[in-house]
Amino acid sequence: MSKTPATPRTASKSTKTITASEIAGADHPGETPAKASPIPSDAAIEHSYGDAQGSGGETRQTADSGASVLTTQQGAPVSDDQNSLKQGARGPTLLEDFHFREKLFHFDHERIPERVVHARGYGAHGYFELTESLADYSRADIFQRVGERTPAFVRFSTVAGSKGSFDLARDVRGFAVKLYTKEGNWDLVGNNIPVFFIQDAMKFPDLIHSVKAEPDRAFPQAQSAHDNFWDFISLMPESFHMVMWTMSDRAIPRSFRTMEGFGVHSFRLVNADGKSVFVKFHWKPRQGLQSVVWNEAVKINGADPDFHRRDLWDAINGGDFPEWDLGVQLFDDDFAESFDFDILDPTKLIPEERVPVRLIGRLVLDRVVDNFFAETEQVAFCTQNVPPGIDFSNDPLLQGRNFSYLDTQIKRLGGPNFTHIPINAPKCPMAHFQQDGHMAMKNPVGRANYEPNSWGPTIGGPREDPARGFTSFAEEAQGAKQRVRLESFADHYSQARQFYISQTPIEQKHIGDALVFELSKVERPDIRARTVSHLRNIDEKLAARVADGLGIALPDAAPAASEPKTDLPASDALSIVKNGPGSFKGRKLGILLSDGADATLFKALVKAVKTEGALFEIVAPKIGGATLSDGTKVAARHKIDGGPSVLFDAVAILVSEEGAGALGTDATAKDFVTDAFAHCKFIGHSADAVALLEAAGIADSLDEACIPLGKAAEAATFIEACRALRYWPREAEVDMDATGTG
Ligand code: HDE
Repeated sequence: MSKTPATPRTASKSTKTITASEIAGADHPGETPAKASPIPSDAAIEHSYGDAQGSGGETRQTADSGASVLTTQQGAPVSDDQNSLKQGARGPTLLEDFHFREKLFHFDHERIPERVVHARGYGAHGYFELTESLADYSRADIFQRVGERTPAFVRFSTVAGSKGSFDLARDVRGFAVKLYTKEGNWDLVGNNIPVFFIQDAMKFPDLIHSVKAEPDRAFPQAQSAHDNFWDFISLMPESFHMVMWTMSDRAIPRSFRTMEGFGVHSFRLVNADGKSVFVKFHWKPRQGLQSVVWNEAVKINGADPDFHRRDLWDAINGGDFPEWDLGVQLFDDDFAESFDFDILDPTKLIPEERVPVRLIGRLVLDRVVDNFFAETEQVAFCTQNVPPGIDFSNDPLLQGRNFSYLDTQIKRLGGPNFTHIPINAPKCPMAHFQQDGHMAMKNPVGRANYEPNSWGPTIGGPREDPARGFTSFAEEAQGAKQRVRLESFADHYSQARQFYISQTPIEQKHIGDALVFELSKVERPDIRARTVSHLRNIDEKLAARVADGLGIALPDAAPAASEPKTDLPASDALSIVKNGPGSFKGRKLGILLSDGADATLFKALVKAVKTEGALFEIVAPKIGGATLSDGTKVAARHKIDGGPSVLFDAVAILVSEEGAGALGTDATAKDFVTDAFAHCKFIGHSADAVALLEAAGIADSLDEACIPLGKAAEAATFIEACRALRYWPREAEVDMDATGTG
């Protein structure tokens, strides 16, 4: 047999072979490919391949060039990362190419299953600081010492869409908080809506199946506007309180930073004497509440599907750390009896006017993740993670969740050792006899792996501690096993109505519009009509408006298991508009600039924005920017077609006469103006902007929220006006559906 010649690394007559360094050079023009030393010295090893929690793994660095040497996962230095190993230059790839095989094998396994719900999410680190002791009510260590900080990780999410869906879906937002307390992790896995669709965990798979993409066609994605969802909902009257919330602007928040969070269920606090009170948890954003409007949400999804992610990332990296107060509503068992609904029913809230929300701490998010996968994707929240002093109620939804979360993590993260992943690991000491399993990272040493044992205190391992250990509240329980829905869970409409009447007229209009929009996407007329039949038990005017909007006759009211109460008082806490920030801080102004724009005005505006603690971004016809009247060149953040006004809370149009004329012929520039106007935003405009306003068709409709910026001094007045965030009276003028509002 003749010997096969060595693989050529230079051009032969028939085949030109390109070397690794030639390719690397082509990829990085101007850079000289690093002269990598294949075997780094110990001194050259630098710890920089982190575990995304601050502690390091390692990356090998060459002493001479400073560039790190590429290695396999096993640490073998790699000489050529461009070409797989072949038998002959044109020959088959060889199985022995372990670097190539490892690289592909690892890539093939990069994905873990996305969450079955709440797949799309975004997380950040921060801390919780206690501002008022709860020691009288709870022995939980986190509630004892005012001023003490507890590390926290928060993951916000949408529910229905897959991991790659868009941020501004009309949907509930998850608000899951992991608090690394000194007595173990406390996971408060909440939502931005204080009630839930269903009363019993048994129905959760049905609910989620109904809202997710329909199984035969795999669409629509990330939305409830389709037959299956409304079919299910209209057959589940208990869902209607939450439906009022999801049809409100709560389901299209402006930012994670401007959402409330709720623990939803009644939980228990248990003090050192074993006494217990019920508790509802609230997160109240110090940024105030704010949402967008539906037409805007639809457009944001196109312009920036990552709008919420980017917003949180930018705010934290810009040093504007979002904060929430932790509020508690506390009530004892006797008081619980005084409600006309069951406090175990998660479709009900406790109005703040009945039980005030007591603020006891603050949550600050001050650090973005180092690695999205390691932290946001791998974080595993479990409702059953509670420290001593916090306990569950018998809410049947919560009880079901306590099973579900642990179960789902095993599937998603691949085994029972997901607490070994840094983001999930408690930051307090752990000691137990659990061992082995897939990917075990924290392995006990020593001989004793069982208890009781007689190996003595040093090697015998940990022991239970009846005094410090978690003790369940000694709640009495008795009764026959049965599958029942309690009579006290039967009132499905009273609080739905209470929510509706607590809204300002514009918010009520938005609820009506959303129902009409969603039901107009439903193909079966009987489902539309059945939904409206429930609305009649909530508010007759709302039902009439929705029926009218759908162009259908008003159906009979749905039979109600319990007579809806019409005398529950309105609650201001339920409105977004009534709980706005009263400030433009942390909000973003879009400044449309053209060449020749008034430099003094621009500078005054920038100053006013900064004084307010707000942000601004420049939009211009060219990304290179605009040259102001004094010759200053200002770089743009967006070219006009990439920076539509939906990305901003308010806009200022600072253009020269010539610029206005040119932009007046540009479709996207006109959209910039008409959208800002239609979405009821505050619009500041230079005198020369008139041609653009005319071209956009709004010059004759300018109202008091369209503020002329003639003199530099008016910039500050404009920013003050922006504190109201939206000029709602305009909506009646610009929206066809506004006819008959009220
Ligand atoms: Fe969840 N839910 N859920 N849920 N939920 C999950 O756990 C479940 C419910 C909530 O950012 C899953 O890790 C059942 C209410 C949030 O990682 C799963 C029931 C509330 C998140 C699950 C509910 C929530 C989840 C899917 C009815 C608000 C995202 C992946 C009994 C109080 C957490 C996962 C994150 C995630 C089950 C109802 C909030 C399958 C069975 C009510 C914020 O375990």
